[in-house]
Parts: sequence; C-alpha cells; structure tokens
Amino acid sequence: MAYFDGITKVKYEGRHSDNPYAFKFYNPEEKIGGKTMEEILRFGIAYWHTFVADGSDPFGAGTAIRPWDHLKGMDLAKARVDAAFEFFEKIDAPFFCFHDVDIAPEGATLRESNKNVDEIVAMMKDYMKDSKTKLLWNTANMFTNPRWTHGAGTTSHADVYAYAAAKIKKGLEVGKELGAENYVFWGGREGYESLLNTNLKLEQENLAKLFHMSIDYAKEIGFDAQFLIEPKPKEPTTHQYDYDVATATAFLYQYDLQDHFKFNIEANHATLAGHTFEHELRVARESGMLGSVDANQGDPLLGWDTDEFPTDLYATTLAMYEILKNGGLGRGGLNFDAKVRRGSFETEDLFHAHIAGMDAFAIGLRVAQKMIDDRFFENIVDERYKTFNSEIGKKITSGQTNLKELEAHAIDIENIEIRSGQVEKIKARINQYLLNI
Ligand code: XLS
Ligand code: CA
Ligand code: CA
Repeated sequence: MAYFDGITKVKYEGRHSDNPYAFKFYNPEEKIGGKTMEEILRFGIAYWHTFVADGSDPFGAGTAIRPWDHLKGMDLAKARVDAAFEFFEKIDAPFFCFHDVDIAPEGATLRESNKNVDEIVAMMKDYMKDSKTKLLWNTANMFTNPRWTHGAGTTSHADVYAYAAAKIKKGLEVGKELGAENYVFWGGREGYESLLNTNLKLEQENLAKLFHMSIDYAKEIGFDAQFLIEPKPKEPTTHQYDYDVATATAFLYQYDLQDHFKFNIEANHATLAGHTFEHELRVARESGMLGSVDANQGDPLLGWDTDEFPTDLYATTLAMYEILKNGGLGRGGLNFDAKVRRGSFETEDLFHAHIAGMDAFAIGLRVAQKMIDDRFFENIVDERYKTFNSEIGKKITSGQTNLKELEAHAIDIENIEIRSGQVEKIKARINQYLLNI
C-alpha cells in the first residue's frame, strides 16, 4: 500500500519553480566546492517526529492525520516502516535516525520489547537492501517511560541503571545490524531538580562508567560507529548534566572519554543554552569534536524546545560556514530533529516541512561556500590578529615569553592603536551574500 499517494519523487527544479513539491535550492548532484550537495549535507529524517508524533502538546491532544492512524501495536509499527521507506524515497533522503521505542512498541519486559525491535529491524534491513537510505544513527529512549523519572545512567536506583545498560547494549547491536554510522547518547533525564536529594558525584561517575562499558561492548561486537553526545541545557530537568558543548567536553576529559566521543549538536538546544547554533558548532569544531547536527530551530519568543523545521537562512548559513570549515561532517549528517507545527496536521505538511528545511540548508551551503572562497571574513580575522604574527606577538603565541618580558614591553607604551571590530560591516556583508546567491 502506498501511504503518500499522489506525491511523486521530489526533484530539483530551481529557484523559480512554483511547484510546492520541488526543491528550489537543493540539487543533490550539483557540486559545491568539489563535492555534491548530497555528500556534504547528508540529510537525515527523524523517525520519531515524522512517523510517530501526533501533534499533541502539554495542553491538548494530537491533531495529526496520518494514513496509518487506524492501526495498532506491531501492525502500526510495520505500517510505519512501509511509510518511512516510501517517504525516504520520495524526499530523496540519504539517511534516517530513530530511538528504539519509535520503531517498535514496548512490551511488559525488556525481553518482549527486544523481540518487537528485532522483528522491525529485520524488516528495515530488508528494505535497506534496495534503498539508498542508510542509518545515520540510532539511540535508546531512556526518558519517556516512568522508570526513567530519576534518570537512566544517573538514576538513584541500581535496577534502573542495569535496565539502561541493557537498552544501550541492544541499541549497539541494532546499530551494528543496520550499519549505523553513529550512535547517539542524549541524556534526556540525566540531571537533577534539587541538590538536597542528589549525590552529584556518584551520578556523574556512574554515567561515565556506563559510557566506558558502552565503548567496550561496541569494540567487543565490532560496531565501529562514532559515539555522539547531544548536549541540552534544560528540559526536562532543571539542571541537565550535558548543558552545552563546553560543559560536556569537560566531563569527557574528566573521565577519560574524550577520544571516544564527538558531539551531536542541536540548534534548538544551543539557543536554550543561551548560545547561538554557530557558537556550539565552533566550540566543538575547534576541539575536533564536531560529529553531527540535529538541524532544527527554536522560537526566540518561547523558552522551550519547539523543534521547528529550520528556515532561518542566517542561521543555516552560519552553521554551514562552520561545517565547511570543519571539512564537512565526516560520518555525521544533518538530521531533521524537527516536527511540523500542531496546526500543520495534514500528511502533505511532512513534505513541505522537509523541502523547506532541505532548501534552507542548501542555501546556507551555497552562501557559506562563497563566503569561504572570497576570504572576505577570513581577511578581516587575519588583519585583526596580525600583531600576533611578529615580534612580541609571535613570542606570546609560541610560548616563548614571560610576565617580566611582557612588562618590559608594555611599561612605557603611551598609545596603542586598537581598531574597530567592524561588526556592522560584517553583518551588512552577510546580507549581501544572502541576497546574491
Ligand atoms: C530531545 C532530543 C532527542 C535526541 C535523541 O530534546 O533532541 O530527540 O535528539 O534522543
Ligand atoms: Ca535532538
Ligand atoms: Ca530538541
């Protein structure tokens, strides 16, 4: 059965196309800076938002109308796989991502849940033989079920911890079975609400041990995916341990995990942390830890995780600038961890939303490549720091000076000519780039 009848494969038609089911800027085969857009952007479809979410929010019931709504249990799970692979083909997606509970219903025990997962994984594997769509990453959902109320790897109960470990073990096996490029750890409930009921040190040490056991098991079964941590500052708990890239980097170094993890950076999580998306990408990139991206956006007027489809061209451009400067995303990709608005409840909206997101990142890529080729911004940076290239500046950067020598240098200086940072000129130039693509 076809779930998206009447919609044919979405193709590139160029910027002047009026066809709502065509890409205006994403042209998968077109080369930008030597690689095809498909190779650089590595778009992924989030199974949970696109095939599972029903549009419910804390104030009201689901609104989404989906052609698989009438089904239940494993029949529903199987219908979603059929729908997913039809959707991947029609939207031309190179990747997808899922949590264990997205693909198969949970049973009364983990044994039962795993059995359901196995059945669906076998079905996916079969589809993947003839499909170009690969698994960008999978993960274990350790935040929805009430057992995770006090955390998973940072829980206050050893049985819950063991359950979490068993779910990760299964997730790694599933990742290997489906050839996942990455495996994600989002610490959904890893945090706390009050320090007065929390053993912070034990919780963090236990979490680190769980990560070490995961590394060991992946090695044991020969699963060579890149491990990714996804930082998020707040929501659901008040204090989340993986607040942002800098905080999570310190955790990784403290527990000798730094060589085994990179980051999956979500735009909306960056802004919740009080950072820009590009800030988080830059911090990860500078430490060689930019792994993958959850491509969405928040609403600046709302203080929670709205997971909107990315359409802000300024943000996609500055993100692509960081990604290109990183030499791409390697085994990572741009996963649309984004949901259609509650009011966008028709099935077609799933296509419009992905086309909007893919075009927004394609524009970002085109503009960012031009910015890099022109070196306009790089020249500003070079000029701005040029005093570090010679004399005393060079001694500072090469670590060949000390406070006494720097004092001798500074003590009689009367005038230091510092220059403008030219932020307005820079912003105007970005607008010019955006308008000239
Ligand atoms: C929730 C997170 C989650 C992770 C994967 O806010 O974004 O969806 O990406 O568990
Ligand atoms: Ca995410
Ligand atoms: Ca999110």
